[in-house]
Amino acid sequence: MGTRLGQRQILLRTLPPGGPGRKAMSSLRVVLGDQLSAGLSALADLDPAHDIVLMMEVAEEGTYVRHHKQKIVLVLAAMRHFAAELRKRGITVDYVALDDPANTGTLTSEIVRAVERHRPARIVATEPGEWRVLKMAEGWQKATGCAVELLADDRFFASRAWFARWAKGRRGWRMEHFYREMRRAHAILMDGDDPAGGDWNFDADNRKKLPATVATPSRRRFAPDATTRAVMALVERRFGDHFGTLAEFAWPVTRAQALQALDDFIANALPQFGDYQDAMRADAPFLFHSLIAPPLNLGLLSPHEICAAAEAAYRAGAAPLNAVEGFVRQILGWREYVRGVYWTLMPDYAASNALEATRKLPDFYWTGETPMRCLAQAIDQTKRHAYSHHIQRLMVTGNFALLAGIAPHEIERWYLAVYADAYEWVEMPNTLGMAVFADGGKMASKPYAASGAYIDRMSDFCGRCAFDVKQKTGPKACPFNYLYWSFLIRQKQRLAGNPRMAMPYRTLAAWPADRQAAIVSEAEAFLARL
Ligand code: FAD
Ligand code: DLZ
Repeated sequence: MGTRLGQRQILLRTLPPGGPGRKAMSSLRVVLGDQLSAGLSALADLDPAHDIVLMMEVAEEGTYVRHHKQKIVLVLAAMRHFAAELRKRGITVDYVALDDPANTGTLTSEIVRAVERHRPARIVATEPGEWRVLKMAEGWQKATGCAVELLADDRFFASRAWFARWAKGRRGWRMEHFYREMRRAHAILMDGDDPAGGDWNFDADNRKKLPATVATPSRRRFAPDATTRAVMALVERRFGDHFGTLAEFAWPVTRAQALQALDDFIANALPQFGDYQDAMRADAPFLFHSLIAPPLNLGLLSPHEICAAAEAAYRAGAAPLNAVEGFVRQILGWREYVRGVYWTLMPDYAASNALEATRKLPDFYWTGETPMRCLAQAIDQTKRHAYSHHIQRLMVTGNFALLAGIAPHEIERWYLAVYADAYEWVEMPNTLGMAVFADGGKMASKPYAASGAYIDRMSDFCGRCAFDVKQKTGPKACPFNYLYWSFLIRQKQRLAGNPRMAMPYRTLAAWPADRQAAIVSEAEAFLARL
């Protein structure tokens, strides 16, 4: 399973062109902004006497989508701290800063400049996490005339090849099947051959509404140090008109901080993570969630150590099984699964639009100005923290995009832009596959469509909303209500045959045609006003 340290899988190797002026066996080792792991394959056999690590801050990576300002600060601040740590270990780092006057603004053009500066015998890199950047890396040999060795990214439980083998020949892919194999293969939460506690899945225990009397824990956050503050000023100067604010930036930017964040989660939030995993509360953006995706996706933590820490808490009696299994399922299951889906189905996956949705993304996704309180809350938290938790992403902003028929590419680019943890390999399948069902069911067995009743059940948003969640039609009715039924009517041909959608379609079948038509026209009128 996966590629192990010491047996690195080489994905691409080209012959060194040789030629005068090249130092014997010196390697230029590229570390990208989301590859900040000491054990990175590109750094594995680094020779500090001859090799140089290249890190590049480039405008293109901040603007190919207009990332939230906090995301750019997080990546650049973490890169600067990582470079400092490498230097402390005696490694030479050639670090190209964003405001270096000679900076040409793209990864490839900076690699070309670096090869001219150092004349290495070869470039060594770990495969990028994103299709777009992988295609760039595959062009580096041609662009530089220098040999390129592209190594597998072994910071995951499942290698791309392993997932492809698992997926091949299966009629339908389901996360649950994948997850069970991962539990077995990695002996995580297993008692011999059986799952700990006798069950693979404790989801039924994990859907509680959060009572007003239950307090949420205060969380370990990190005040920006001088390095991060300098990056914040730089980002305000260069990307000042991007979405979001920096005032509350408090993400971990070093491995030491990321470990403190993990310890804090395990001790203070994990025990109730399961119970309230799906809950939403207006004044509590983080609830019992781990906040671990931003440092994890940068490489400051490994999924292996996170799962081990959670399992250790269970074995020590410090956290119940429904919480620990629910958390491990997210990391060992969903995170690995969506990566496999991404790499197996790209590049065609990006153009998925099974429901033929074409509506433009409403402006309120950027401004937060909407009378729908659940959406306004989720977007406001996103602006302030570059974060909202999974149920807000899936059942509020995602559900609205699904029901309103927003073009998948528009909503997909929004998710990629606005979250501190957003990288295409994880964001795209979650958006196209899970939130808006644009892949027609490759990733999830049914659309996560819901009316206002779901949001009301799981949150305290509806009480003070301008709309009334109990009303199904009329000017005060919650738009999620008529949008939900109108969506089912619109998509009947595609969805009515899905056994998991049988219940709502049975309800709909009992409605007279004029009632259905009235709902559709009310939804259309609302959407036209957006
Ligand atoms: P927790 O709720 O504490 O979960 C623990 C960890 O499990 C997360 O840190 C993450 O690493 C992993 N995880 C949980 N759910 C998923 C999932 N569905 N897919 C992959 N990993 C998961 N996650 C990202 O890391 N980057 C993204 O760009 C991203 N985009 C998303 C877009 C949409 C439309 C949706 C519905 C989900 C998206 N997710 C994404 C998944 C999930 O919402 C975030 O991982 C989670 O909210 C991050 O917060 P947390 O660290 O507090 O997570
Ligand atoms: C997200 C990001 C940003 C904002 N800036 C940089 C950068 O300046 N230099 C860099 O190496 N990486 C950056 N990144 C991360 C890349 O976009 C990321 O490596 C690709 O998306 C591949 O996952």
